[in-house]
Amino acid sequence: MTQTQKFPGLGLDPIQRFLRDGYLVLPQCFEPHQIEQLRTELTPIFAAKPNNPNGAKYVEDLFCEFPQFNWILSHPPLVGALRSLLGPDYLYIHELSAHQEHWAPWHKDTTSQEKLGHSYHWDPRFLMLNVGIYFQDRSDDGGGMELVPLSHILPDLHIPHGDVNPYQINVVSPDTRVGDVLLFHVRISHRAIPKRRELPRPKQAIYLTCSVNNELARTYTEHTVVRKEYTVGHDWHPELRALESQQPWGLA
Ligand SMILES: O=C(O)CCC(=O)C(=O)O
Repeated sequence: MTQTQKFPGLGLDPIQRFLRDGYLVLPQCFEPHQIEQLRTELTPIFAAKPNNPNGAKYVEDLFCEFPQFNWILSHPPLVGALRSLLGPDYLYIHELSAHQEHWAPWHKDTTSQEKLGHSYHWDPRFLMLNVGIYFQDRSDDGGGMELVPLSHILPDLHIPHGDVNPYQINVVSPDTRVGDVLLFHVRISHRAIPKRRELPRPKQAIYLTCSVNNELARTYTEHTVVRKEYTVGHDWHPELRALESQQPWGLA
């Protein structure tokens, strides 16, 4: 079986939509029962993590300590879509984590680099995206994301505006259901749908950062020194390294 047969890719239309709009939903990339299983496995792991001042819990060592989650990174529909957008040998960046009760304000995922004066994320060869795997349906009370289409090609206006949407462009909030995946360019402006009431179960999600395999991915990875929580003391799990050797993608 060829890699293309093993990892069915996207058609031209979704690829063009991602490049134009800066985001794309992969409907039912995972089976809802797979997400329910992930929730069951992750809930005690979250419970063992300290509370953050904002009430959120983070598992930044998901793919360093817990090999039972490795299958997510080699899930054929996800790998096929990422190969279509980022090339056959794309990279997972060392910034893969699970969040519970996290409600991000307006930002680009490159705003912290921009604040530090970096500009490599505007290099035409730079192409990185975030994979949002939600454990609940989107709702107006919270649970999904709001994005500004096209903002991945517009300057970062979040500095120093803080938690407002500074773009005069309509916001979209994709109607993601359990099992759907939201792919978004790391330069797109976005925020979590604000929490307006308690959800039936804690909001949970997994985020995976991925890149075209080029030196800018390595530049970004070096930048993660400002996000020490992801890398310091956390090496990829040896079983994940073994899996990498059998897969088309790599670990940055
Ligand atoms: O809080 C959320 O669910 C959004 C997370 C987010 O914006 C991010 O990881 O960049």
